[in-house]
Amino acid sequence: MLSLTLRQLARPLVRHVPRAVASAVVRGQHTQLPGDVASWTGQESLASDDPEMWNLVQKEKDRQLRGLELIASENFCSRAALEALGSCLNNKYSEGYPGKRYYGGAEVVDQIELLCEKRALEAFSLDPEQWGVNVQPYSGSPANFAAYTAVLQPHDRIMGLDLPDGGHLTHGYMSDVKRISATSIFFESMPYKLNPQTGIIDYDKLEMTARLFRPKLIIAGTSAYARLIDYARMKKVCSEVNAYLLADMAHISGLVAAGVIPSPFEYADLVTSTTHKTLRGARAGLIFYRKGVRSVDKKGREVLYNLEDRVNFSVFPSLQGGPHNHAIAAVAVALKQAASPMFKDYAAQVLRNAKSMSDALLKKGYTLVSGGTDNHLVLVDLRPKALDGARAERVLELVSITANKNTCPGDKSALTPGGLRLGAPALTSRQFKEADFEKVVDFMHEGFEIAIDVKKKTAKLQDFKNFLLQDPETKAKIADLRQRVEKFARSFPMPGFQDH
Ligand code: DSN
Repeated sequence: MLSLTLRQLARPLVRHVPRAVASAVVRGQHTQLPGDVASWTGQESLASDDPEMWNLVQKEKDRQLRGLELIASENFCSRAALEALGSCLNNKYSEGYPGKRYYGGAEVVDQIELLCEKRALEAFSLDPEQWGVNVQPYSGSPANFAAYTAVLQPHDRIMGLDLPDGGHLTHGYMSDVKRISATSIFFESMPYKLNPQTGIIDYDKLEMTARLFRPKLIIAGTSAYARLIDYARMKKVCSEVNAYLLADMAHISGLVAAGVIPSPFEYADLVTSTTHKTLRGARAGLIFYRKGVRSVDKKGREVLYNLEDRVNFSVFPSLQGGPHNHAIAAVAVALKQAASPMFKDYAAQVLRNAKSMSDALLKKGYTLVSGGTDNHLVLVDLRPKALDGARAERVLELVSITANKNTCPGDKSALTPGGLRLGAPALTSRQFKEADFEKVVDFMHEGFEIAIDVKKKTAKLQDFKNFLLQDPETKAKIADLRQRVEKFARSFPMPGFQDH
């Protein structure tokens, strides 16, 4: 009886511990296992130690390889950066900052963090006398919240582009009935919006609202906006109402580093970013802050920014614990790559590819929010085709094309919005060129036609989804398109995968 109980107890453990230890536990010897710790060397590969997880990783690898990745915020990280990410740096705690840690043994990670900071400034051509950077944020959302916390008090006022108009959740989103983002819970948030006719940020209204609302911080940043931001105009508004200008360049930071679109650094007081979108690095976040004189008061005295201590304190200890040293190292690798001439070529190609995708869609009669693109993404408004983003996303998913549904100006539902967001960065990393993107649009067009047809035959979204999986004729069309998409996708190289 006892031995049966031990067996039952041990069963889940067998998956996680080496065979010698597990069988000892099964034999009821777990209280007297001298030497068993030494038998767990930790040297087994993922494939032999955890075949179940290894298998899932292989499946995801295959999905990425055989698919057309059009999610505008995704990219394929280099093998070098992935090596740093999967390294022993994962093991080190180092709360604090280089030279001022709360843990011993930080002499190497100090060097890594300083190198990452140096490369971050160099990648954006910043003078260390005028700008500093914190490379510890775990990702973009924590970076934004830390930047706000550094310069705002609870209930201070902020303005950001509304989420349905292409802003980010962390820019203060609240729905009609609820404060959704912590930014709107802890600060008072007032959105600015696009001009629904042009699909461009309505700077005049932004200015009028700012004069009335008098925010302490305005965010210049977007998540689903295909045009360039007029930082000079936004700075002018900020100066008038004495607000900080924070540029969230997460989507476009690779394009900024390469110098192929205007940089926010000339105008912004703070700049945040993720590091894994157009920048092609590991998933993490950055906060850049200005140094020196912010303004001169009425008595002629200089008012200093004093952001360095505030930003650093806000990241740690206010919001985060130990920095992810493996991620910081991988970001440093990506930042070195971002400063290279090859990266400039990559970013220029991203722009050409997005334009090619945009032109091909327009040629096929699709409507684009703002009418085109100046950056890495396009936002297709499917409403004139009697389609929506949710249905289009689902059909594309079934044919191995990944994109995401997105609201267009005027949309009411986030679950079945009218738009689909399409980005060029990931496929450009797989060496797609303009003509390849025309072919991608051909494939998407076939998918949209299927979606339009099935939408006419079904009522609710769930009926639509069921029909795709059940109707024999539709299933055959999907299978045929998927097979062609996958053959095409597999013919391109894939960065970071050692066997490709
Ligand atoms: N989730 C990212 C995006 O898709 O734009 C932003 O955080």
